[in-house]
Amino acid sequence: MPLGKPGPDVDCTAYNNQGAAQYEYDRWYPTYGDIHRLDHDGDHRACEEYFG
Ligand SMILES: [Ca+2]
Repeated sequence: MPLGKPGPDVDCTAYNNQGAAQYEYDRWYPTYGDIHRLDHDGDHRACEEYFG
């Protein structure tokens, strides 16, 4: 599945590390918000719970 486009929902499990998830989050957040729901607690850090 290609990452990086709004559309199909992507979970934290799709990313290799927190930085990759953060990159996607930061890329889309200004326009679309947290489209993949990577930041459940709203602190603007994507998947930090998942990657510990
Ligand atoms: Ca978070």
